Amino acid sequence: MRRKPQRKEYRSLKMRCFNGGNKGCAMKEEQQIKEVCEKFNICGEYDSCEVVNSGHINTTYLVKYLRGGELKNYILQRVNTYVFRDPVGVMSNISSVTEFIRAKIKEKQATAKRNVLHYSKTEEGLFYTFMPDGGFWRCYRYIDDSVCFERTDDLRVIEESGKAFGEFQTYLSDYPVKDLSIVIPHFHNTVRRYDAFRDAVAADEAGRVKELAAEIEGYLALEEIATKPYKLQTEGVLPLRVTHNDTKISNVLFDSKTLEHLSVIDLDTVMPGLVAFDFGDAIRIVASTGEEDERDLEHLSVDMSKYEAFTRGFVSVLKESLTEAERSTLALGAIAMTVECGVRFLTDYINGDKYFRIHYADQNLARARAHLVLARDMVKRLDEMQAIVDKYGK
Ligand code: GN1
Ligand code: MG
Repeated sequence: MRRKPQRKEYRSLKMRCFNGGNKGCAMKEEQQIKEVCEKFNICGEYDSCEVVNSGHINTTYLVKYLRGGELKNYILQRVNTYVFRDPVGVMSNISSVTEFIRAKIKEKQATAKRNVLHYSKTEEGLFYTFMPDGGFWRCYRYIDDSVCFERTDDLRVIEESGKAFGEFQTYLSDYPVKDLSIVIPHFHNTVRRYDAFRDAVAADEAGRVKELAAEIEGYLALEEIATKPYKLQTEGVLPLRVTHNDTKISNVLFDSKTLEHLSVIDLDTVMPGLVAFDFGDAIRIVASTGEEDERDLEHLSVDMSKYEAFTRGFVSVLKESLTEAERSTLALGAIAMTVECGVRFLTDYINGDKYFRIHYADQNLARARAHLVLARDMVKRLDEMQAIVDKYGK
């Protein structure tokens, strides 16, 4: 008799982002990449470029230059100006935040080279360039001998990613908040995300609502619990800090040999936010047993070992600075971020896929369905999840 398929094994131990599985650039694309590189005065001889598939918003390329007999990597990004309406504001945040962190790191070690991003300047001294077609581009040096992962089963790496985001907040704990541009207003305003969702359902722009009764109902049933952290902030119970706001594990670079965390990347959405949101947004990816758009929903749940590994890293770094209210709502933050992200995916699907990049037709729907299953599992496990936070945070 044939064996019944067992629970799906993890597909790969580590899924790499920048350094594996990328596609080469098309010729026309490559020509443009070279022109952008010239604007940023990259020294050496152009070697090659690859399209990096990670990320749903910007378009990212890994570019290699030959210098002194060695290949040097750069990351070039075309910023999505439909999403980031004020890209100059984005770059002004990023340059001052990276400078701020660099100074902090240099207080304790000789060089910050591998621990914070270094953006390149143009001849005019700007951290960006507009190309003739209106494209907005930026460039940073890829940190040598580093790797990053879309997902991993390595608990040590997961714990390291928790430390990376915990440290990031610590570095920015005294950053002058008023200097930050609010690049996407109401970004993690879960209440408004639900309003936009209801508006999308009512407008039914792409004619897709009729097939989505179960998903719509499912998300509406989670509204009360998911909007709690945001409401606690508006009531003054939870403080605003400078947060990263996009804490997927793919936004951390690790040393390729030791796998220790090096630097947090993707600083586009650094804005005032809740610590529970940075915690929760990481958990929805790092502690899930499946992909962000997992279709095997029957086996999708929170992997508690992974959850514990991330929590140990994150909470051990932030422990001293967390208020009682913050600590006691971290696990709730995981529900809030999983639901909010799912609501955004479903809203985008209903609107006809205008915001998140998709790689196949109903990917936003698959993402929304997976997040619904994951969020429901988190609701069941809320006490267990919070107990783990308390174990490391009290
Ligand atoms: C987007 O592009 P990326 O992957 O960095 C989105 C995040 C979502 C995430 C879902 C500016 O981030 O808010 O959580 O996709 N970024 C923006 O994976 O909307
Ligand atoms: Mg991002």
